[in-house]
Amino acid sequence: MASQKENSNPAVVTGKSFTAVAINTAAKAGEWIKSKLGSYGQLSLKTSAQDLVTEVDKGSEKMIRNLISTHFPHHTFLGEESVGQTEEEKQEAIARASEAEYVWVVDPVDGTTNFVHGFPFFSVSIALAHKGEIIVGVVYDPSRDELFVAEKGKGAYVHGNKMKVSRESELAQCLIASGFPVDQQKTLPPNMRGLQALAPQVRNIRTSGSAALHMAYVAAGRLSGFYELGLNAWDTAAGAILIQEAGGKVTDTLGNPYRLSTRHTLASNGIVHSSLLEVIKQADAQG
Ligand code: 2AM
Ligand code: CA
Repeated sequence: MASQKENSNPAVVTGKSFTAVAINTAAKAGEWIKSKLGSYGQLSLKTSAQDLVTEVDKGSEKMIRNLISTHFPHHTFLGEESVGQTEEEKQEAIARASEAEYVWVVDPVDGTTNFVHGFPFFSVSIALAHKGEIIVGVVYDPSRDELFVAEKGKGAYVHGNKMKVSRESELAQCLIASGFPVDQQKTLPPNMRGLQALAPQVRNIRTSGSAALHMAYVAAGRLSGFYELGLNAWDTAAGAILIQEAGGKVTDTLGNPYRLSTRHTLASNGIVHSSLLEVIKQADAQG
């Protein structure tokens, strides 16, 4: 997965693989956001009191964009903080990005609410897609200094150790993660129906506030599955390839294969996927 071509532009650093750039960039941005814990500057509300953004989100995205464009100046960049605020603008940007030859899909801080409150469960999420297919994914958790990385066809790793999804085959053995979507009108109610239906059937549910990190934990076998409505590509793209390369399954809540345009996300170890789909369907919780 290398880009080894000589480049006549001296400003362009050549010879680094996509994955190496993704790893270095996520690690650098992660260290920087961690250094800003407790001093995030001005807190702004996006669409509601639940939808937060800080100067650190914006600064991290700028840092990531600059680092990536130094190596790959012709690649497209899709970052959470660089797209418009309305749903239409977001979906349009994601649809356009899906058609790009190479697009970097970036969440500079996934788990901003946690970051703001000093709850140490947030991450930097960076994925690279080639014509809509994700080929590299990195999720970095600076609080625990854990870097999760996957390359298409080459497996998924955390700190050099190969990851494998968990092996639970019964819902009663499963630890599942989810979230509370910020869209309280349209998306929160069906997600709550899903939680209500899942809770008595699974071992327990965690809603820890970073979709990317939850998905990395599914890849690492620490969670059996993940279900959340209303997400966007920057929350899920890196996590999706981590899970696939660790032997798990990622679909939308109807069971269709994961794509960059997928919003209602279901991920699992693969074994319990159809059981989870069924519970969500019966509860009218597909979104
Ligand atoms: P964020 O921290 O990058 O905003 C938690 O349930 C998940 O929901 C996080 O991954 C969080 O990402 C995401 N999230 C927060 N606000 C959102 C919004 N307005 N639309 C969709 N997802 C959102
Ligand atoms: Ca974010």
